[in-house]
Amino acid sequence: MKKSSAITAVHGRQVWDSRGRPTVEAEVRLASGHVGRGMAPAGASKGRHEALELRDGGSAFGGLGVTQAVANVDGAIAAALRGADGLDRDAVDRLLIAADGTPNKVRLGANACIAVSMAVAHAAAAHEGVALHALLAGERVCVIPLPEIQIFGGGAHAGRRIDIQDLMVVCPGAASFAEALAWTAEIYGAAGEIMGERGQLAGVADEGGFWPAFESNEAALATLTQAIEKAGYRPVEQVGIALDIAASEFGRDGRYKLALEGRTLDRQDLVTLLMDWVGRFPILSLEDPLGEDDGEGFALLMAQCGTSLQIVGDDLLVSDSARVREAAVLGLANTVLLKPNQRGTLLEVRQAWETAQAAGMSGIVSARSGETEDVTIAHLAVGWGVPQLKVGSFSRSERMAKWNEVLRIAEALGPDVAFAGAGALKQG
Ligand code: 2PG
Ligand code: MG
Repeated sequence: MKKSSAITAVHGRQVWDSRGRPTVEAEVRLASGHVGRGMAPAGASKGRHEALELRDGGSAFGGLGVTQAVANVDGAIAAALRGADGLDRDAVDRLLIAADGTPNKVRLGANACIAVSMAVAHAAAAHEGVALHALLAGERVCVIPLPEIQIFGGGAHAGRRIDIQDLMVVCPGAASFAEALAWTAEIYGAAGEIMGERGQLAGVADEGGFWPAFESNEAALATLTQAIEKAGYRPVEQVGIALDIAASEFGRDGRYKLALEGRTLDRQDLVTLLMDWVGRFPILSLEDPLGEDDGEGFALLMAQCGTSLQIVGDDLLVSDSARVREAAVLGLANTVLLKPNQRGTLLEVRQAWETAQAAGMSGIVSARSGETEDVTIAHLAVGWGVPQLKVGSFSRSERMAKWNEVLRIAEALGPDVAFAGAGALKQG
């Protein structure tokens, strides 16, 4: 007899993301009638080693159509998954991996696969009558992650107006997730006021951070520090800065071209510049400080500050277990960024996190610059026990939906739920 949790239908449809571009939504139905849904996000500053986002090419929507990816959900993926037990999520993800058959989801598309993988997880949670974070956590005690929230956008998310991509705040001094959001709201407001007073207010970048109308990268850092102080918080102790340098976007073979400053640096110069910033601004975390293939540069930086500063690998690690293992052995980073669509299944991304944890690294579940109203990542962070969450800024509903979902999760877990807080940040 067919199990009530057997997958009976998998359906794909094209929907639209936060940049007004096509993306894949998948719906998975179980024999019990429970349905789960997942939507694929999309990056702008993508790592070369990420799984492939399948796009149609051609002239429509700048080549970004997802007709083929949607057809793969309805076709090859539905055929591979029909009849499988939706509660055995790892087995379903293995079926997805096998149906694609390539290391980087080149055949079916990581966008098609991740939408389905997330939809299966939601269908399973619905079938079990529990919230997704609870299903993922199982016996593990849930902890609410420390949020990393963007105040200024830059790099590929802001027409390369400044070189640094994400200027974010983290609130190690906050006692709860709700308090960290409240502090960030004040800082975001203060940053807007400062920009307004200077006549530099020019809308927002892709993730909702203020448009970076600055004359230098340093001016952006100084303004962010000023906004923290204007809002009444003590830098470092209460609120620190987290940067995503996204250096793969302007560096290759250990040479880095800072467009805004009109100079080219070698890896040693860039490390020196970053260390100078760390000394002068309340910086607690650096993501992709060097390019994705500049292991030498990462090792150089880690040797200098890997015990006092969080060094995060995004393009470097692409949520890939093997790359995380190698980076841990070589001492290239101490924290992994986890983006589900970089691999295409929740199983593979969770394995990357498990590898990182075993190596003593910290982790950050992250959204993409192209997002949707899908809030799955809020549940992944809590359910997998990943202590940090990066979602973009403090405006635009595709971002706020995730922050608000964590508030609901925290409330559901009760007043005694632990908050990862300052301990989440890797500093040694
Ligand atoms: C990143 C993300 C989010 P994108 O680099 O960490 O800021 O950007 O989704 O464009 O890769
Ligand atoms: Mg990044």
